[in-house]
Amino acid sequence: MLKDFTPKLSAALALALLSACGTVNLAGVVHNDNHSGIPVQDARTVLQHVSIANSRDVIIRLKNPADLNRVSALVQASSVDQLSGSAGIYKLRIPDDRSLLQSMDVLKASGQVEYAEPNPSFSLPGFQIQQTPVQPDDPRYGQQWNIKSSKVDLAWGLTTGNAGITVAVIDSGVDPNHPDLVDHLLPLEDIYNEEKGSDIYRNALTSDVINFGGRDGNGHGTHVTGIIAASMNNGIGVAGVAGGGIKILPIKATDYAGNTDAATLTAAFQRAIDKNAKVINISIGGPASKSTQALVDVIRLALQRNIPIVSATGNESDRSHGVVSPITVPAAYSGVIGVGAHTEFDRVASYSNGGAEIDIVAPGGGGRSAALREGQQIWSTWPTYNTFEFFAKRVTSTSYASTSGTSMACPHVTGVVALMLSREPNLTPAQIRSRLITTADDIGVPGFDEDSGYGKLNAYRALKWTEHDAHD
Ligand SMILES: [Ca+2]
Ligand SMILES: [Ca+2]
Repeated sequence: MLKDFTPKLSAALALALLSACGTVNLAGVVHNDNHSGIPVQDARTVLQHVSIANSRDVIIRLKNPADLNRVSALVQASSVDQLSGSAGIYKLRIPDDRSLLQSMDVLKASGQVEYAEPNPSFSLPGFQIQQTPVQPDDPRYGQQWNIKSSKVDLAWGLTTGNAGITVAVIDSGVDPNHPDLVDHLLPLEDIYNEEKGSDIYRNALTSDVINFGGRDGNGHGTHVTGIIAASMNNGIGVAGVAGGGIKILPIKATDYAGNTDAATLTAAFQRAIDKNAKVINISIGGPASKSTQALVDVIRLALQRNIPIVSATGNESDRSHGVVSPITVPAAYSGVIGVGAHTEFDRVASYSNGGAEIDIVAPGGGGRSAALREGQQIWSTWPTYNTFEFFAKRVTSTSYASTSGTSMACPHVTGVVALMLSREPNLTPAQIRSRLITTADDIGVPGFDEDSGYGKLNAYRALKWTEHDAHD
């Protein structure tokens, strides 16, 4: 983070560290008689530098140390630490359900404290180690421009994923025996079969009858799963964003043609909750006119259970002709992380839907617009057996395939969320969303825009960042 400091801020940090070492009276620095000349910041400014671990802390200086119990009771402090007995400085822990800013206001209004302030983070200067990209041995890694574009190769220097993190993928299923996935797969949950019956392809002309029950008859789900968790450094195929660890819970919710309904999706979300998923990827969407209360309710339940949900914004746009379609549901729902697609040239993909609900863009690849040169698609795993495409069009499966869409962008973000949770398992959905958008690299119109949201995914910054802006 130090490379982001301006020289002026570095000087401020050095002075503050000196003061902590006793060269300048610490109480003086934070008091009105300010020896350092550095103004004491207001609470909202300081809050931007508070780590999640410290986000419940308030530092107070009592006018009269005898008031400690009465003052801590004002904010129902769950713990009290004495920092300086002679100066009367204490650290109070504020319960999770109370606003930090309001608690500080209550303390100040009591007239019993000199001040009440947050607990910002400091770090040793000069210890910023330049991260070097991790280069896995997977033979197709050279084709994975998307990994480098999202700075996932830098993030891998911090973590490649923890096996304790389960990622639910609600999709067309997965190839349960794919050699580049099998190490990360939990048993497939066939919600489609439970709700709709068997997933059987029949071709009257050829008399082919193929049962895709318990596996992916389409290829979409296997591709999405590989982007998140294809095994890295195993000498075959591709490397997934969180391909060094994590577990995938494949939830089959569509038939071989990719069709499903709101009830099946509702049951799929509930299964993800019941199976203790830590994050849910849903690269499935429909127009807002298909939104149902049951889907809204079960998604709200997942968020309440601390499970972030990442969803694709949809591919109905044709930006080369000025057509931008609205964001599909569930990506458009409040609290769901809505992901659009960018190309290898860092432009929003022609097909990528936009609107006020978009949060971020990630690599979705090009190749869908005849009018635009949008560059390469996204390589990932594909079923090792023939999908319905073979029986319908004689397209043979090849174990790996490249394709493009917001469906491919979405699992990049999910993979990064899984990496974040591997390091910080207690992050809430709101904190994760906040972290992702705060650390995204702005593209297009400066600041938030309805085409790219807050910008393009930067996995390394999302993992390095230990500060957030969602305290209240
Ligand atoms: Ca591999
Ligand atoms: Ca922008």
